[in-house]
Formats: sequence, structure tokens, C-alpha cells
Amino acid sequence: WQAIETGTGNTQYSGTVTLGTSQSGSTYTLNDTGRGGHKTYNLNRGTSGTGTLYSGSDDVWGNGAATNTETAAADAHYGAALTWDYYKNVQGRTGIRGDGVGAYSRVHYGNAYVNAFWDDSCFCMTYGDGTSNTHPLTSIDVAAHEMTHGVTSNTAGLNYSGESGGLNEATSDIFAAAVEFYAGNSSDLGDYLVGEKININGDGTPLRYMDKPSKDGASKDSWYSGIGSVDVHYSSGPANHFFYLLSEGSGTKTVNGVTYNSPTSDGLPVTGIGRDKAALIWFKALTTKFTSTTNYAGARTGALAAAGELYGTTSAEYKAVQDAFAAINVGA
Ligand code: ASN
Ligand code: ZN
Repeated sequence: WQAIETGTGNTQYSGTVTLGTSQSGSTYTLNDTGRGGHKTYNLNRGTSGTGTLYSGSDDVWGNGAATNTETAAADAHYGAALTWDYYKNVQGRTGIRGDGVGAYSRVHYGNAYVNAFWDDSCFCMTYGDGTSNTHPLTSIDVAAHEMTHGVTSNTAGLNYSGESGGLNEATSDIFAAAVEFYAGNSSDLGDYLVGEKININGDGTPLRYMDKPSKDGASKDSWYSGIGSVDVHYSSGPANHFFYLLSEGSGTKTVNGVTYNSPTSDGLPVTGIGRDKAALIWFKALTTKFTSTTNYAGARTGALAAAGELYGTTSAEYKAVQDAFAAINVGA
């Protein structure tokens, strides 16, 4: 098998993209040997095992429609490649474990299954085809979210319940946004929304909003005593909100055509430092400060320590971390 970087993916959500594939004679496979050998398999509506490695007689994958079984594979393979590239090129981490070894993706899990998930035991991510099997959960942000669960598991190991569970979920949303911005894909420009491409609510609205998490009707905008007893996909809200505020600042702002309006719980303004610095701070905190039991107060301490190491404790970046935590009701 020979690695080639010139496969063509006709994706459902990201237009026509280049895929890392492998070739042996006249057979091509979705085996990205340039990215640790990350592979994409077809579960063909099954719910166990690895299914079948995508292979074919040409290096063109999918046709942009969900009815073509290669289309979800093209999206998933692309999302995994972008996430790999983001962690390697921006955060200096090669592979989920930092050891250069790829994971794998499984698409077409179950029948009309409306979810996607990371599983530590297979070191793999899995995608359902969505309602009526028409909207596979394979957009860039969902792929990056799931793959980031692998990174979190292999670094801080944030327990998936209570406040640490909310921080675990938020970490996946934060790097989902970071990867989407990094991709710069003209069909799926970066935003602070999660799942805006997959029509999970049936009305085109996203799954989550980072500027004001409560817009989804369930997520929390700010920390409060007792937030640890809500579902981790809602207790993530304050940390998502923190990341938005740290990146872009409070108030109204339009980015890539999407207008956000981010409130602060203390009524004081936050001046953003840009998403690139915000993501560096969160990654350093995740990988060197957070532990399995880190709560919101600990996240503040850890993020401030990371910001201090990166930019100094008298920096604007350090103050912005303080202000953004105060804005989600996490104080000294
Ligand atoms: N898609 C969900 C997630 O990654 C699956 C779950 O509830 N763990 O959070
Ligand atoms: Zn998640």
C-alpha cells in the first residue's frame, strides 16, 4: 500500500475536498497513512465490529448525497484529517495519544441513529445517519468534537459526570469550533455553533450556541452551585461561554456572517484576545493543569496558570481569562 494525498471526497457538508488515501495496484482505500493510518469503515447499519474498510477502484469518494454510501465516509474521513492536522500543526500534538498513531471512524451506525460518539475501548469514533438516514452526523464540528473526547481521555481524563463532565463536553465543543475555523472550508466556515450543518432539530437550528448557551433551551450560561447535577451537555454551557468571551469578547459581534450577542453574568464587559490564543490557553490547561476531578473553580485556576506561562501574569491575556471567568460567575 502506498500513501497518496490526492483522493477526492464529494462530501455532504464540506464540498469537494482532498482526502488522504492509500493505493495498491488499482485498489484505493480510506487509509490515511499520512495521518497515523486513520481508516474509515462502513458499518452498513450494523452496530458492532468494524464493518468494511472503504475501498474502491477509483480514488473518488461519495457524490455529496446521503444516499451514496461513500458520502458520509468522505465527510468523516475529512473531519478526522482536519482534526489530526489541527492538533499536530497548532497544538503540537501528533495523534490523539500524541504518539503518531491514528484512530478509525465508523459510519452508517444503526438505522436512522441520531448521534455520534467516541469510544475509548475501540479508540474509534462512530456516526449515525441521522433522522430518516438523510443527515449523517459527520460534519467537521461533530467529528472534531468526538475526536477531542479521545484527546481529553488521554490527557486530563476529565470524569464524564458532574462539573468535570461539563468541562469534558465543553472541551470537545471548544476544539470543534477551533478545528472548524482552522479548516477554513468555504462550505462550512468557522463558527461558535455546534452541529449547525446536520439539521439535528429538524428546523436548521444548531445543537449548541457558545456565545449564549441558553439559546438551546437547556444549557446554562453561567456557573451556579448545583450545576454538577445537570446533563454534561448542558453543564458545558458556562465553559463554552467562557471560551467565546475569551476569544471574541462580550456584546454583539459578527464572525463569518454569523452574529453573536454574548452576555456576562456580572454585567462587566470582557475584551477578547482572539480564538487562537484562547485555544492555546485551553489546550495547555487541559494537558498540563486539569485532572480527572477538575471542577469549574479548578478550571479557572488551571487556565490562569496556563495563561501566565504563555503570556505572563501581568498580560492582557491573563486579565481576559480572569474577566471571562468572572463573566460566567466563577470568581477568585
Ligand atoms: N455525541 C455525544 C457526545 O459526544 C455522545 C454522548 O452523549 N457521549 O457527547
Ligand atoms: Zn461529547
